[in-house]
Amino acid sequence: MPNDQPVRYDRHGEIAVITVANPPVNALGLAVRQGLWAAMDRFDADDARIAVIVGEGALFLGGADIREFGKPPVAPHLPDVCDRIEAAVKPVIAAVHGPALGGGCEVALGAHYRLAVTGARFGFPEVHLGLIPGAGGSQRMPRLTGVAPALEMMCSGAPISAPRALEIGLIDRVAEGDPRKAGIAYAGELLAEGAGVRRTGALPCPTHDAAAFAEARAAWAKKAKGQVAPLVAIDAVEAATRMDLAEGIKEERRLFLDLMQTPQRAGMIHAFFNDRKVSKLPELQGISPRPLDRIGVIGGGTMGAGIATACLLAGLPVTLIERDAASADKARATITGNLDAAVKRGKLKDAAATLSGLSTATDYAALSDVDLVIEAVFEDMGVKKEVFTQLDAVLKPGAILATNTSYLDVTEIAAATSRPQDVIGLHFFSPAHVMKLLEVVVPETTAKDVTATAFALAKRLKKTAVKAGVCDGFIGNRILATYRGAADRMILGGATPWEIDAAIKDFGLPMGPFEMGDLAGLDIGFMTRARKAATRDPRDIVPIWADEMYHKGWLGQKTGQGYYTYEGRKGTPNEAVMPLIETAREGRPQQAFTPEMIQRRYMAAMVNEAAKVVGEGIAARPLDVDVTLLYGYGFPRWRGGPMLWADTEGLPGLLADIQGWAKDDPYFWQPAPLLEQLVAEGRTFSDLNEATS
Ligand code: 3H9
Repeated sequence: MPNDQPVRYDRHGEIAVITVANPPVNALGLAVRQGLWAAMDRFDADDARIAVIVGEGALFLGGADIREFGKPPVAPHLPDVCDRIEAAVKPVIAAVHGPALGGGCEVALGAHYRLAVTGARFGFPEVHLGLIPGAGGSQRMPRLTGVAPALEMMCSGAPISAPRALEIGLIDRVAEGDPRKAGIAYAGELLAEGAGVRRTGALPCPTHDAAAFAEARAAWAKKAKGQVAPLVAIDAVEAATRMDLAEGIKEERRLFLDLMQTPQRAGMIHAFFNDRKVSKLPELQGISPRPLDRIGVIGGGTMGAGIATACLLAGLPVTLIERDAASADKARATITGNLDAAVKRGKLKDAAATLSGLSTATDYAALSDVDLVIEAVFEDMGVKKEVFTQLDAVLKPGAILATNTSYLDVTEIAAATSRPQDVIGLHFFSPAHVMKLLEVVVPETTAKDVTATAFALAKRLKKTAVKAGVCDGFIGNRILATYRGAADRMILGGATPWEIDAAIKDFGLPMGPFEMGDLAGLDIGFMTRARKAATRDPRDIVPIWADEMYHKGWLGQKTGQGYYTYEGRKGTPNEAVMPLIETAREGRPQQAFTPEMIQRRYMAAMVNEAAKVVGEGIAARPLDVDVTLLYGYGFPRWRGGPMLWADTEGLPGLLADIQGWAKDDPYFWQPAPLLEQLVAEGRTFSDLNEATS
């Protein structure tokens, strides 16, 4: 086979080496499947006595080619390729380095012997795509390892290390160094021993333990609430305990193809590609980020300490500024607590070593050598401007000045400095060392390499960055304010807070808006309403019952009473709220709301505001909204995001509903011009993503 083919066949004496070279991740697309098939034909036909399959580049095989999903499958199908490898009459070794994922792991299972070099990982991430292994993995793995490890890997999607794979019997040995060399050495040993083929499929069915499967179903129904694939993975593994390999593979294929048709599969694959597209902004192509060796953080409250923790966890030294020594000590204690918790969660080995990257100071002069400063002080324009004026005076030329504001005008903050081109918004979500989302708020005045540096920082912090324009609330909080508004309007129209929370949780969000309010503290909503009071449109409504709750000191979890009353963290509906709501409802028409009606209005409000956010250029593309809601607001990944939900529901129907509700409440339900335009043109948000990515 010529060298430019995605699968190469060469000989090392009596050993055939089959190399998959399909950058960037050696995905098993059609050309690779055809290449592997042809390589096995050639191996059967020539005088090589043993074959080694390796991957070229950074990894063994990244799995099936996800870009082919949703299109009609073309032969040779991956399960047949794995069967073909297993059926070889001479032994085949898989020599794995880096990740062997999904179909990649299944190719290794089709081989007769498996070797992994240090650093290799084995995983079945299909559940993250709304799928299960579909090329024999669910049938072969339990035959090698027993049921429990197979269930764990296939339901969680989490990869395991080479030593762990050896321990559970998934592989035969761990070696050091280059996989090709290690594979050839292993092949030489096997030849010397006279080892023959060893087909995993010929091993007996693992023992069926009904109780273990029942337990797994109960556990995964809870852990992966709302998701179909983990439960189907359990069905597939159970089939391995009842059927021979051929029958089991047929059953697995049937389950896999059924899942391929589900909206959950479409949603999760939409999310997979969006994760990668969101940081690829056309205007940043070819722009190099500035160096990032030392970070400054202003303010050591919950947010500032969380940001400092995130930087330290990424190996970035931090200088944290507080107003006095006692506050600096308190910030250090918070960060120490965060790091200790990371050790407990298994995310960090050495808290003390990580903490050694932290220095605290009370004088801004300590920031003279930092490359980027993130301000996390009180949300007040005057206070922020004062901080930025001081930063402007001490920071070295080229240093980046970032604000963690969640709604203030970053352009105005930038104008308080002599270097607006170096100022940007970095909106972290609390807890900042845990939450994945980072909104990068970019005023018109910001230099491109400053934006590129913000994205580079996000990558180092292992966060997903979304670019946002300047407006009150940016992308996420602006949309949140609107769907919260829809919830308040439904309360005035006859729904209870608990009906709304239950319907939203049924939809797949981890919490409803009122539970969320209780958790965050109902004083936050009160402050926001107070802030907006001066500019509020007279046609807008005010949730006066919520103001009453604030005045009564019902602030949610922290006071033990809000929309729920709390014993610890467990809440039960606080019926005492109802009389306050009844008063607010007086004179308004009342109706019953079904969960479906609640979900539709809530989602329609979210999508309509999101369409305004995209139409105004605050979000670059619909996909930026989807990513924001997924990583910052608990939107279920298996739904892909609100914009994909809207496309799936149908934009014309959604617009018609919004226009219908606008008859009673024209102020709130003003259709987004972009939504009207897409409906008029017969297009979708996904079409817009395609056109703008
Ligand atoms: C499966 O195998 C089903 C079978 O059981 C049954 C079949 C019948 N296909 O993430 P990166 C692209 S399901 C196509 O930035 P990294 C990705 O979009 C599959 N494309 O690299 C990106 O493209 P672009 C089970 C893929 O080094 C580029 O490659 N496997 C695939 O940070 C680089 O990706 C999985 O779910 C793919 N499978 O991480 C594995 N994978 O440059 C999914 C990646 O245009 N992949 N691309 O933006 C991963 O987890 C990571 O990509 C990996 C590398 C760890 C491999």
